[in-house]
Amino acid sequence: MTTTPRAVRRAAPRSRRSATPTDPAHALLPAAEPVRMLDETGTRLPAHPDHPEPPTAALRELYRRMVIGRRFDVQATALTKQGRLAVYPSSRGQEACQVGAVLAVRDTDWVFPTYRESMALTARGIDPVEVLTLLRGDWHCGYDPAARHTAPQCTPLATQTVHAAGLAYGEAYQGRDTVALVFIGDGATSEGDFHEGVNFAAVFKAPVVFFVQNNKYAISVPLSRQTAAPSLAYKGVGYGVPAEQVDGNDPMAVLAVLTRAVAHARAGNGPYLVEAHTYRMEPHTNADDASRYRDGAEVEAWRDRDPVTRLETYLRGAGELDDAAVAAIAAEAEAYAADLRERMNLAPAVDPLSLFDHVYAEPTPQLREQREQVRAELAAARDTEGDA
Ligand SMILES: Cc1ncc(C[n+]2csc(CCOP(=O)(O)OP(=O)(O)O)c2C)c(N)n1
Ligand SMILES: [Mg+2]
Repeated sequence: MTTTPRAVRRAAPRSRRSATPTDPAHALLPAAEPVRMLDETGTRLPAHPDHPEPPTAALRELYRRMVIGRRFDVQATALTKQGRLAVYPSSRGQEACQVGAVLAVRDTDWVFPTYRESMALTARGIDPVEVLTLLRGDWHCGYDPAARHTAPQCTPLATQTVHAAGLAYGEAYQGRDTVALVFIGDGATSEGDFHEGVNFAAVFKAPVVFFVQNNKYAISVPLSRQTAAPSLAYKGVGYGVPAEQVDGNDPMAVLAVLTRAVAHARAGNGPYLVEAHTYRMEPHTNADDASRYRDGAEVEAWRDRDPVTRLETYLRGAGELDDAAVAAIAAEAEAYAADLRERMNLAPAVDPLSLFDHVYAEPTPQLREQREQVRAELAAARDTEGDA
């Protein structure tokens, strides 16, 4: 009996259907290369055939909100060191994604953020103190989700994709043209909820933009251990969802690609998937030590692709920004941080027991038990204070 060596069997010719323009899958595939409009030095690349350049006023506003967003991020990290915040997941390096995405939607659209999107929420105009209420450990959410059309920041990975698909479907069912923009990380695309959310949205043509910020890590797990897909954007075709990749550190490209994705969804064409290639410059949160799983040279290489510098260089070169304008925006960012610092130093007026309200309409036995435990601890603390 002859046996075929494994390597030979693997090399045997087999039929491979490639995507061609006549293949229906072709229209859904992302371009092989991420969309870019500005190179790493801030120089404008040739016009993109599919993505028109955003208006100059929008680019100036994008720059302004990115500068304020970065200052907010630095301030929030400092607040963890002062014990004013329980935890903070920084989005430094991801400013183009955080701000570019929210600028692409209307106030009446819905945003579904994760724990990483504090900067996106402040860029959406939500009071930073209200945004940080969750991370301060004071309440489940500090802003009114219904009034702001913004879901609470989601910590259980990928569950927000299902919420977004359901909300978007409901809005369309009621005849409104609302779009749901859902943020998700590279790691969370491995979760079952991501599959369910994208599949539901595709089958029922729900107007959802799935925005994957591929920042290369899920805490310590690098992308190479997360997926064997050529890019996360390729996950779209399996569900019948068109997708695009974008350079996530190119603010102009992020705004352009997201604007197109949102228009696609709003026009009734169903969902769209965007993968932004970016990088998490800071550790996962202030509680993480990233030096244990990635080397400094990798981080340094991404410093050269800084999104804020890239847009500033472009706008200066285009005559849309000068020293005075840059200084005015920097001063505005400082004032924003000072106001945040001041208000975060005020002791919050919260009743810890209220955390147990509204979790479920009917509290579970476990919740009742935990509530009782906290009540007893608070009473004991009060007694100790009284004795002192
Ligand atoms: C369902 C679930 N599993 C695990 C965790 C623990 N966890 C919190 S953040 C995180 C990494 C997520 O990485 P990614 O989706 O890439 O987002 P990033 O933090 O990089 O923005 C994990 C595993 C969780 N919060 N929820
Ligand atoms: Mg990640």
